[in-house]
Amino acid sequence: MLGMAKRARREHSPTEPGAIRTRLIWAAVRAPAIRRLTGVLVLLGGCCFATFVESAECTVPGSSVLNILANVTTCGAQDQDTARLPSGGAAVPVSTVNLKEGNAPTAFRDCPNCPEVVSIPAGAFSMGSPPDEAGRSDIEGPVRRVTIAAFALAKSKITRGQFAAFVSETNHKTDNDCYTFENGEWNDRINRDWRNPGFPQEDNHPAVCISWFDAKAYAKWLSEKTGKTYRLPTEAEWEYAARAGTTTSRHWGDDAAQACKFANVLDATTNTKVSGAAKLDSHACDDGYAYTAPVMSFKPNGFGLYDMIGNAWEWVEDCDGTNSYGRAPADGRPSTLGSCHYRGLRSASWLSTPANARAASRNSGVALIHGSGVGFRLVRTLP
Ligand SMILES: [Ca+2]
Repeated sequence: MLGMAKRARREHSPTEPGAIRTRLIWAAVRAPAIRRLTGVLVLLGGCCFATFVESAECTVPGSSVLNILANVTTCGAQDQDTARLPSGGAAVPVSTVNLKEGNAPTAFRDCPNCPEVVSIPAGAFSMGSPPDEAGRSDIEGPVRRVTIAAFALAKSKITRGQFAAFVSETNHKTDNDCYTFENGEWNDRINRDWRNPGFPQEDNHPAVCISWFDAKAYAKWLSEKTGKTYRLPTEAEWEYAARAGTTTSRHWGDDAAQACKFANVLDATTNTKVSGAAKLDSHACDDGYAYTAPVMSFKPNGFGLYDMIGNAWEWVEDCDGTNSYGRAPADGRPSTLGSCHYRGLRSASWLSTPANARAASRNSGVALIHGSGVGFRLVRTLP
């Protein structure tokens, strides 16, 4: 992990690294037995174990969980004819996403209550952010060309109601604790979970307090139920879908103050209604929601995808999303560089600052940890 990235995270952390390690151990202690053993060993030794990891390359666990705690703080549609090169830095190829007539994304679902998905055309794009992008972190570079095969992606994050149906049908057990931002502090609190993340939710809000393992279990269940393959997106697939052919810092452009038309983020409402939020860097607009909003409350991007920025972070398949892109796959596969105890998070949440609420913003967290700003959406593979 890059030293600069670590420094950036600490600057954004609401707590000190020592406290985080204590919380990591608590999280490990609360985990199911096999994960508990593995997690504690990794915490102590900083090495890889097969039950958790898929990679031979590992690093000592860093401060990635800080980003879940901060939730916040590290970490539009145009076709290829109008896409522009990033300003500054080395010139990179523009997107070759073809949004012309006849290749427009289409939406479908595999069962009446299944998540609606949107077909995403194959293409290539420039992943990451240029050096002069406001709010960026060095881990978002170097900008590189990535090719993506066609896939379908859920139109919205998986909702609380959809997750409840999964739990009801499978009796899936989630942990009875979640990192929540209450009274101005992030803490791992008991009696907090997806049913009660510390603020009111309806069934059409995104499910939060969801671990990476919970998300994987949901995908497995939905795959078995439909006979189709559902899985978490890779980090590259996620950014390709979020950009929808654009190269600006957000799909609507570069202006963070326009966020409230397109995203539920840390805004004037959150700032005034959530205790402690006033000390964070708010967007200069009002989206009307203090915590999570119903999914699809704001304008979609050019692929017809909603909330690609904001409302709740989304787990991706990739191991520790804090590594430089230098050695990461360029064909849409997930990265297995770094610790696979940590998994990537993309999007941003209801408590995300302008720096985090960007298409290139990267985040990560311990896979077994739950956060009140963390949910997921799924890929449905195409034949
Ligand atoms: Ca908001």
